[in-house]
Amino acid sequence: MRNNLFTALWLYCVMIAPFGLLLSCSDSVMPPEPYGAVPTENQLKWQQMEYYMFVHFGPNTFTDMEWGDGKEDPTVFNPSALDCRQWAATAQAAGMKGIIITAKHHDGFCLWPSRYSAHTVRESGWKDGKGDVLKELSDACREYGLAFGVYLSPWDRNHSAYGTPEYNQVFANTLTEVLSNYGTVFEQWFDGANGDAEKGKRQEYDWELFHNTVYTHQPHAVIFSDVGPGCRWIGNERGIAGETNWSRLNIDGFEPGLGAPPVDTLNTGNVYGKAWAPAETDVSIRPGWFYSPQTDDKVKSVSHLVDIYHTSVGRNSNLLLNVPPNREGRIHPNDSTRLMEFKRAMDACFARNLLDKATLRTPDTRGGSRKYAVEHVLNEDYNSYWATNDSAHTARIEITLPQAVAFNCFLVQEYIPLGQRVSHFTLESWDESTDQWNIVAEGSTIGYKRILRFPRVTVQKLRLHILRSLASPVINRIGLYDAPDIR
Ligand code: FUL
Repeated sequence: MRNNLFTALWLYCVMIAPFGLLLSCSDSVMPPEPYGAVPTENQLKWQQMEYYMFVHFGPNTFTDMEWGDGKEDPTVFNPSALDCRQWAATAQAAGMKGIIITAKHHDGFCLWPSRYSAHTVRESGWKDGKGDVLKELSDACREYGLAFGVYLSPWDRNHSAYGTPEYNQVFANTLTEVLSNYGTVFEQWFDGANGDAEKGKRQEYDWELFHNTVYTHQPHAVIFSDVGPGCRWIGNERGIAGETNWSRLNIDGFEPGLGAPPVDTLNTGNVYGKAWAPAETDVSIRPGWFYSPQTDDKVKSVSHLVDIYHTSVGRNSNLLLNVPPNREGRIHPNDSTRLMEFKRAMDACFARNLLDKATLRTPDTRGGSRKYAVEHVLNEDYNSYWATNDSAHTARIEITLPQAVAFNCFLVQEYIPLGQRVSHFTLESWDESTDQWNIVAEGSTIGYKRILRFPRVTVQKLRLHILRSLASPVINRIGLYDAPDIR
């Protein structure tokens, strides 16, 4: 009798348990320890926004310039029908989660009536000098449920104090105005450009003062610059994050702009970086950052935007897509139409997770506990995940679909509150005729979100194979999709 019991137990443990059926109900299995740097709560919320709008607007909108020299007549700024609600409505309909506006670009022109500048909307005469674009936009964002963010260039080609130590305090005062008068700011975007440095007018920026000013007035804001600290530049303006993209970066000793690490480092992050500095990809829907009638017919195509989505959001980066309003102060119909077409294409791609009726099996479940069961990768709860034992640096999920289906897109997410871990994975399909797994697609890093695209295949059985991980894998979600071809 005892022998039989022993045999049954042995059979259960050796034959069945490895396939994930030994899932104890006990909650006593401890979660994995975080690996390396991890996001703050604000960085996690920021990452979950994924896609939001950049708005370049100012005197350059009216002068066909990309970099105004600060000597422009402020009266050139004269939008005939400014409508920030139209921007917000467009962003919301496009599926974006917020808007970041160039409150002050390199020309120094302030889109609000700053006390610390004589080059502002007040001097422009627009709305009799009583206009305030930041007020109108922040109100519109609130109305449309969008987050509001601000870009400010420390490089100022207008301000007389620029290039002197006094300028740093002027800039901090300017920041204070913007960050204390318009409600919550989700992201503070610092441009690292210092274009007059070569001409001997180099400003030593007091980044510590600037950062402290931000955190004093907006403790939840994520600070963007080439090197974070909240989020980092992706190293190009073409919309392409590295295929390998770590959210970790070594930032000590570096500065935004001239003192930043090489762009290829920004593009991929540092595998063992000490800071959590996730990537943001900024790119314009038109060839320039500012509106120009010359580019009305050069708005990026849907397939180009879809590619950009996949090389940014699909590669562990947020996407900050610039949509520059025109001289009326409205988003041009060519841009808004394209944004809606892009949204429809993305919705069609992610309409249905083909894994919704799949059976998942894994030999690798942490402590055999239900708390970390593989089924968690199919639910919507962000805080439930599949985890493996600490010793596992490889892992597999076998996926069986009710019948063979066609697909061309695979999505996978790591649970980043525990750090970024995976460095090599494949999606494989089972070939019954040869009795073997074939690689459908492969990737290096995953991070918050990774999406692989590949020529359409039709199979019933697949597996996610994690081949290398710096610490035991912790996977939050997987998805399989069939994206319609874009003509
Ligand atoms: C750059 C600027 O020089 C461009 O004009 C633009 O604002 C881009 C987003 O950042 O550094």
